[in-house]
Amino acid sequence: MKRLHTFLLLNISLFLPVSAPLIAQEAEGAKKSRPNILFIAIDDQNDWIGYLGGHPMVKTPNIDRLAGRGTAFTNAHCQSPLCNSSRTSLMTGLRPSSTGIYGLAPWFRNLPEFKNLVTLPQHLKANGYRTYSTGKIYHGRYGRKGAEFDVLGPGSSVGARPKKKLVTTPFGNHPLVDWGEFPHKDEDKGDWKVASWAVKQLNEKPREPFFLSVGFFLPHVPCYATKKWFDLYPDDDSVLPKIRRDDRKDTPRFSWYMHWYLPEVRLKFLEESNQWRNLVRSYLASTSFVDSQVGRVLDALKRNGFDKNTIVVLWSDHGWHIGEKLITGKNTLWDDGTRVPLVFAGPGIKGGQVCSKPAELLDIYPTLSDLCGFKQREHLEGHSLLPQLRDAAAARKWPAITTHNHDNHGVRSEGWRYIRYADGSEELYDMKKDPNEWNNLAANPSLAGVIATHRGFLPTENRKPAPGSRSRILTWENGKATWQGKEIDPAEPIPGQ
Ligand SMILES: [Ca+2]
Ligand SMILES: [Ca+2]
Repeated sequence: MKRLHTFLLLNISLFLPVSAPLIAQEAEGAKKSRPNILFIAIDDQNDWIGYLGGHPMVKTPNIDRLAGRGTAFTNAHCQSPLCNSSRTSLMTGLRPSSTGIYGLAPWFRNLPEFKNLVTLPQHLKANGYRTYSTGKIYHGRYGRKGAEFDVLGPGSSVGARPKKKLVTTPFGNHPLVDWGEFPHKDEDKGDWKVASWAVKQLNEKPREPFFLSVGFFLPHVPCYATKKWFDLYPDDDSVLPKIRRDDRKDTPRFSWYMHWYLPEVRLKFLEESNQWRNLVRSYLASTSFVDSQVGRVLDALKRNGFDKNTIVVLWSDHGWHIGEKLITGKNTLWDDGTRVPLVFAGPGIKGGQVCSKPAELLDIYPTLSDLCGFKQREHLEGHSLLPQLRDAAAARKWPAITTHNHDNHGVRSEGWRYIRYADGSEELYDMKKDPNEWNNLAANPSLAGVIATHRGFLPTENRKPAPGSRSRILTWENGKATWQGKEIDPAEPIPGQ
């Protein structure tokens, strides 16, 4: 806090009549006091993280250590449960409902209105930071050319692959849809290389202040990890998440449109071919491997003496179902699809505290800006978490909102999850009594007030899918749902009912 106060005082002093050399000197002093930022992203990482308790067996000692020395959020949620749209929201500071970016495309720079929008790294650059990026920060290859960052390391990649797929699936057999024991070494993995590049930058003592963004690809499929990471988890059904076979009977038809073939083809395959446990263990093993790579970078930060003056923020872009609510994968508005790790540690942040107030990934941009003492950009739709970073119990009036495709929203407060789909159908869960979201209470008349309160937070602007939205786009218009342009027959019986 002392640094922040010093910086603010110096800024005030710029308005006093002082000589030019003194101003230059003070500006230099202010520059030196700015904290560095280490920005760590994990792809498709749900709440199976030690400090979050999403899986009772998961081992993530390095992330938990970071959580222990900072403020760890237990109720943080993505703004979109899909890579491109989630990352676009975080980096631009705008909701998906304000950009119309709900899918894997477009790249927001291709839309004229966002061509010159100042993203988080550009905001820091404008304030004197040198910006580095490696691995997956924006989706795919987006952001790897142009003016997003000053210095680029290796991009996101799976790294070496097994000679042939480890699991043959009946649904297209996409090369990414694979998992199992990696036959090579940890050092051959893409995420090892990403961490190594980040370590190298730190060892070379970068000019300060720096913004070092490091994006890990796992546990996104293919979930390959070496044997030592599998050995952390028992090879029996005790690893499987708890599910209720009748769970979807009380969810509206619109929720089925997100994964409208139930039994979902992937989960059905996993169970019938005895692969469910293998996928769960592969995901857990991949999470522990990524945790070890986070540890390598954090160790390098400390070894090079940067830990005292570096803010570390760690996040994931969205959750992942592995059987919960009878589906696998992302693209949902339940906690399994939206809840993510979010940890801040470093100067200006109280250590050793856990915050259960709702937080949004959208808040990262204004929070970092606040921690560095910069003027906020006017376009930002998130809210600084600075009050919670000083006192985890500080009141917060906003819930966390997740949007999936046009006009479907989840609103997560401390006690409740409310979902409203584009056709007006609703879900409500009492998250304190029913953390698995098993019992939809939306039809309970005594909870009409709770629903009204949450409904009041729904975004008022709902932009239509942006031009170039080509993948995983669900729309609802004139009483008809369409999936990627093809009408869904509302009379179609729900398979499995
Ligand atoms: Ca992702
Ligand atoms: Ca249910």
